[in-house]
Amino acid sequence: MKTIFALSVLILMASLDTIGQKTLREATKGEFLFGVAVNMKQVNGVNPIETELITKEFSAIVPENIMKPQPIHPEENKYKWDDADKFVAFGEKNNLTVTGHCLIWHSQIGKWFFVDENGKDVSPEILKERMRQHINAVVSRYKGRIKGWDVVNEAFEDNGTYRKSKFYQILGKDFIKYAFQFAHEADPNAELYYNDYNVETPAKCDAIVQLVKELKADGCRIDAVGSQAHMHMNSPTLDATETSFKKLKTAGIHILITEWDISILPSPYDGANVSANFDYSREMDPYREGVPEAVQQQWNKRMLDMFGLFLKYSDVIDRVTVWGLTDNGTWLNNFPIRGRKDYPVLFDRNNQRKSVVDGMIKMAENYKSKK
Ligand code: 9MR
Repeated sequence: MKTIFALSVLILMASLDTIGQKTLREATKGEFLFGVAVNMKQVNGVNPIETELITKEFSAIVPENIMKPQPIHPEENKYKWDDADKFVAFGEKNNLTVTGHCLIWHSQIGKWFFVDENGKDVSPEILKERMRQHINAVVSRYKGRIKGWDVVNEAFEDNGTYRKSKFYQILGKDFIKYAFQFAHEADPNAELYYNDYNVETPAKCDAIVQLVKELKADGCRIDAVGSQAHMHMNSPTLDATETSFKKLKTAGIHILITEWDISILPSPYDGANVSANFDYSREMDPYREGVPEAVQQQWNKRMLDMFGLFLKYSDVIDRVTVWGLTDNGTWLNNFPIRGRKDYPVLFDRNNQRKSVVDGMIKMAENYKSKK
């Protein structure tokens, strides 16, 4: 009797699953890859519910931190491959498209990269050679298994000038060209991307378009620009976002939405520069006990407006990746103010789909049916 009861419950659950709504992965199929940034706990399956959400709802993954220079190459000639190996294998096992993030970035990189044994800046030749070794080691280890790489991350300031990073100070803007050349040498079939935040800012967008033109003129492979899309409730506007898409599209550039989230909290700062940090106050953390319905509706609308725009430009947007699976794990709980409670992604603190997901699925289905 008990067995029959258990069996019927199982059958009921299975049929509910099949008549239930589509997943985001299914709904976005044919328009763009739909990805999520993952951490090591998720790769290791610490919470099986999270692992199931990643493998069911998404078609692509990117490592939130695992493959950055500091964790993977903490000292000269010393690489730590364990986590990255597991991450890539996790993607393959679950039929998820794997992107690498990121090869050259001024942040999360060991200080050793730029200095000699006396702590003095290395020469341009030495820095170039360290870049070559780093890129070659990482890219060739996963050759043929990674669809594309964020080769250079965040080389511009919002006003369109080059960020005065150590790479820039020592090598000038050519460090970007070298990075693309080294990545292409290591895996000629891998796609290569330039990635940045606030791409919606006109001066920054123009600078990126110019960079892509220069890279192409120099014979470099570059497949797309990654627009991180860390957004707020009021910025960037939908118009500014569309203008940036138009500019990139007109210049013949493909787009990836690489780190999408929309913070629901008030913000003292509009960028994603990880060194920005402001003091905590209760006023800046208004939703500790939950988000009021009216605010939630505004957030839903903003997400849907942006998602609609992504669909509208799906001829040139190849992937949309959300920066984190649940509100629990989002980096925004600690940025740019530590210890707040933000609600910027698609699954809540109990791993439940937010209502906006249904709206996104319907929107994608509707968009596809009208094509
Ligand atoms: O989400 C990442 C967070 O866990 C790290 O502490 C942080 C450290 O630099 O990097 C975050 O990811 C960043 C990404 O790699 C590049 N664009 C901005 C992202 C948010 O800061």
